[in-house]
Amino acid sequence: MKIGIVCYPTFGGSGVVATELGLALSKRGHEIHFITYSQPVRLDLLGNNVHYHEVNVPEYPLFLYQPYELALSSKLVDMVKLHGIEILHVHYAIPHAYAAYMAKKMLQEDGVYIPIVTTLHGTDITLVGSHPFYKPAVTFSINKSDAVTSVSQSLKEDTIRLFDIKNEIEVVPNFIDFSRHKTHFTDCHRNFMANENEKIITHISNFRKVKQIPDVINVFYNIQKQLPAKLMMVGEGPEKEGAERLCRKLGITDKVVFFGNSNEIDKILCFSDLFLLPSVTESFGLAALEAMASGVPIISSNTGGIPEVNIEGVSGYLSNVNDIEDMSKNAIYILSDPERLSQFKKNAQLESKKFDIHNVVPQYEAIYQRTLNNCLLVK
Ligand code: GMT
Repeated sequence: MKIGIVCYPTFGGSGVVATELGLALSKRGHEIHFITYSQPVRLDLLGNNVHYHEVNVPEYPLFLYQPYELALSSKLVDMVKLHGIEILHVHYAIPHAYAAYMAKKMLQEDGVYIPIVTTLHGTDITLVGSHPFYKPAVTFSINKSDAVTSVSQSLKEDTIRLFDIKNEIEVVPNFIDFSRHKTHFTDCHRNFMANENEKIITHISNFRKVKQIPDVINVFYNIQKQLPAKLMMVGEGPEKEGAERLCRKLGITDKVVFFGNSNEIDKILCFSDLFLLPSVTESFGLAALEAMASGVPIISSNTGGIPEVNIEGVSGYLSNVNDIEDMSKNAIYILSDPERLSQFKKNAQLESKKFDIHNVVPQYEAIYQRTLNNCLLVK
């Protein structure tokens, strides 16, 4: 199949999933066209079957806001015609599903029929999409998609609760490509980061409010009072400055490393002992799954789709949002006994195998095939 993939090219989970999916599909013989405003951060393999088409939005002084969805829908029309793309898979409803629908309608005028598959990732539903400013357009785009998938059961339920959905929503979970996710470093360079007796705690996110960054710091503060530990903070975002300030206030700056965005997540996870994800909401928690795949247990909140990934008492523990004391207690419990820690590490990795890409990609292929068949019938 010739598949167009539209996504955010940034470090966010939806872009990561879209990129990993495209790369996996290309290995299975499909021709993949990424269409977005810059090269996706994890797209390191442009080759015969993988193409990237940049959407440019020329600055025009009359516009206070540059019309990205207009430029995207025009680019989609052009690319579908030029490359004979047969199906569009858009990740994140806003504005991708909306732009894809416009492209579909424009193409129809020229006798080209193209199905749209929309994957909902979370914040497009729970935080942004349900805002009255966007809700009618998001509802419309979901209902007009030829197939809709969500990355967790919890997100499916949220979507049905928050929007007037007429379409079926299929749950296709996020996944790990174990062949790309290196878990067997011979040397993790752990000693660069911490002394031998120190436990390494890690948090990776885009440092938005929803990630509860102060809770990450406060849980770590409690941990390091009980046992020697270091905190690795990976990512960039609006809450980072406040986090640095909080570390100074708590007097723990020498124990916390702020990395910024990193393309070496697997290396950082390789030397991590515990991962913290105390988010207010999380449709899935891809960062937690990536940590588990590297054998890192999870201390998380019990919100959204996280319980579908992090299994209580097996791969880690889950607490109510903001329950810093419970999260700290659970973290110390796991870290304070070497045998227990080693068991949780093994469990975490084992649980992550449920999300092996090889089980998930065929689900998307089946959806593409079905929508293509339906499209042929409509023609
Ligand atoms: O969490 C973010 O801020 C990024 C966001 C995104 O759209 O890239 O992540 C969402 O999609 C990921 C991939 O499906 C999920 O793993 C995240 O849980 C989800 N984030 C939220 O629901 C807050």
